[in-house]
Parts: sequence; C-alpha cells; structure tokens
Amino acid sequence: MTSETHLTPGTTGATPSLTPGPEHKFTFGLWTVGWQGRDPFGDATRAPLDPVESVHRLAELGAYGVTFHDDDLIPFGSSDADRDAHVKRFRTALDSTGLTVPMATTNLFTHPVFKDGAFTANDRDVRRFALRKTMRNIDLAAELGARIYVAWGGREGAESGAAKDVRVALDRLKEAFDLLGEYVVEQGYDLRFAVEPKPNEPRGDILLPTVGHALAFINALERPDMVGVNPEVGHEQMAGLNFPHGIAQALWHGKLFHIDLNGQTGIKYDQDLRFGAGDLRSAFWLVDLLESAGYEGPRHFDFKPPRTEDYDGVWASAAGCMRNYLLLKERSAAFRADPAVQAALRASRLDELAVPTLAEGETLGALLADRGAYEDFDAEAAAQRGMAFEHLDQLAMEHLLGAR
Ligand code: 3MF
Ligand code: MG
Ligand code: MG
Repeated sequence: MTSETHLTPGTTGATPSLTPGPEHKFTFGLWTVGWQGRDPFGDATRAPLDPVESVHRLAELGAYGVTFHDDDLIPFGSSDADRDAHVKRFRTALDSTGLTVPMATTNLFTHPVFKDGAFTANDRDVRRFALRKTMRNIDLAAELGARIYVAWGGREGAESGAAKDVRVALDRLKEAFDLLGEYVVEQGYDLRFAVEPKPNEPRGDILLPTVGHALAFINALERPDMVGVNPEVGHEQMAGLNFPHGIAQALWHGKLFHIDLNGQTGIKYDQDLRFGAGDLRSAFWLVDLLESAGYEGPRHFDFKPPRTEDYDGVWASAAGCMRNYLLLKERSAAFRADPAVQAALRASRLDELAVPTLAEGETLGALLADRGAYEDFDAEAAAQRGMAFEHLDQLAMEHLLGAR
C-alpha cells in the first residue's frame, strides 16, 4: 500500500482509535471499489478490478471483511469449472489476508432476464430461476462463513400502475422468502436474511421502499425471526426520511441485522458517496446511535467511488469511509463525555423520557383517578417550559466541528 492512499493524518490523526483495524468490523462490497463508473449517460472510466486485488488492498487499508453478489465473483453464465476456479482464488486471498465474508447477496438486477424483477417478476419461469440462483449462492455464502444474506429487490417494482398488482406481487415475495428460509433451515446453515429497502432506482417504484415497509412485511413471513433489515443511508434519504430514526426503530424491533453505510445529499438519484460525505450531521447521529446502542454487526460500506477517480482515488475513497466513521465515533464519544452535554441532556429532560409514564404498579384506574394528571393539571404552565434543545444541539454541533 502506498502512503498516498491514506488521507493525511491531522493533529488528532495519530491516535490509535483512528487507525482502522479488524476490531472495527469495516466491510466493503466487491462491487463498491470494483465499480467501473458506468452510469446511464457514460461508459466505464476504470478498468475491471480483480476481486483478489480488492481483497488484498482492503486488507492493507484495515478492513475486516468483504461481501459480494454471486456475479461479482463468478461472472454470470460461467461454467462449473470456471466457477470453482474463481472461488478457489478468492478463498486463497481470504486465507492469506485474514479477511472475512460476513455477508453475501444475489445479483437479481443486472442481467436483462430480470428486467421485470426476480421474485416478483410477472413471468413465473423467471421467478423460479431467481430462486435457484439465490439458493446456489446461499450455498457459497454458507461455505465462506457468511452469517447474513442480504436481499435487495432492485427490480421488484414497476414504472406504471397496471403493470404490477402489488398485493399479488407481495404474495410472491413472501413465497420467495418463505422458501429461502425453508432452504436454509433444511441445509442447517447458520444464516439469517436482511431485506434492503430502497424507494426507487432502477425501477420507477420499488416494493418495500423504506425500513418501515420492510419491517411490516417481515412480520407476515413464516419465519420472521430469521429475517431483519439492511438499511442503506442513501436509500432512506432518497425518500426524505431521517436515517438515524429508521435505524433506531430497526434496533428497537431487534431487526438491525446489517447496515449499508454511504453518503447522500437529499432527495435525488442514488449518489452512493463515501460515508461521511453527504449529510454529515445525520452521519454523526448515526454513528452516535450505533456506538451507544452497542450494534455489533459489520459496518458495511456500500458506496461508489465517483467515476472521476482513477484507482488511487478509489482507495482514497475507501480509506475515507473508514476514517470518517472513526472520526465521527471519536466526536460522538467526546460529545457524550462532556459534562456540559450531560447537564444539557438533563435540562432537556432526556432522563425524564426514560421514566415510564405510569409509576411502577400504578394502574390505569389510578391514572383515571389522578386529578393532578388532568382536572388540576396546569397545561398553560407546562406549555411555558422551554425544552432547551437549541443549546443541546449547538453543543453537538461544536463537537462535530471539533470546537470542543
Ligand atoms: C443498490 C444497492 C445494492 C445492494 C446490494 C445488496 C448494488 O442501491 O444498494 O448494491 O446493497 O445489491 O447488498
Ligand atoms: Mg444503494
Ligand atoms: Mg446497498
């Protein structure tokens, strides 16, 4: 690794906590650093990247693991012999670097056969092919030690109203997850699924567009315990939603099985910027949440180094994802440790939010009988109390900007 691939450390850059290492559980999709820069308006700007080289480079940068779609590793349509050769080279690279494969997924969106979706394609033979393609890669995922299998329904959707009967398509989507769950149980794999929501792109509208839709859908499955979510920063922000709030709810349901970190600036096309670029304040609150909630899964980057970059730029972008996470983790820790912040949190009555609304053992009847709660409650006086949120938020801003 050349030193230029690291961002220049600043004065705080020398602290060990800012050096990425396996303990931070940073993982990258092969398709991220391997993105050649092909977009709807332009051709590739970078040569293909050998997955083996990605493994070595990411290990040198301090990553913990890599993830892949079947087709990232084994080109679509490869013979069995070629497939084995690709897997063998990849395995050798993993063994020599110590990189892990905590997650794998299926490409059900690139080949034209999936133009109308995979598990919810109107064509039944396409649905059966998609299931078999997925089960084949689940075998490889389990073989490589993955514990999470992500399902992003990239082309499960439509551009026009009558083209997709959404209720029926959801029946087919449930059928697919139930079958995949049955397969995993039957094979005895230690693998859980994580649904990745996205509102649009490449379809005009995609099924399970947000974390909330996905959480509700999971409850309708045969094996809901085996299925959680894999929310992506930019996907929720494309829908104008507050990403840390969505993550907090996924955590609350015990459903944050995996996460896709990247950057996005508002409601527009899927930008896939490196983590920390885009909405920086949201990124700060996200890291603050993941770290304080004790999330133990991989910090998985699903970004696209812009097509302006050569490979030096690609590795700088990957290093930037990890460094920004660690910088934000440091900023969040400083924020939480600051006595002024702790006082501000009390002034904003966060401790009171943690107190149940009824006292221990208090009944509904007691609440109804409590004149102080209603008849004698002075709503005007309570309405006068300031919440002191601006002071609290300014303290957060000062920590984020390194001013405290
Ligand atoms: C698209 C995505 C996908 C998914 C991946 C499953 C190509 O916007 O985010 O990346 O993350 O298919 O992990
Ligand atoms: Mg994405
Ligand atoms: Mg993603």
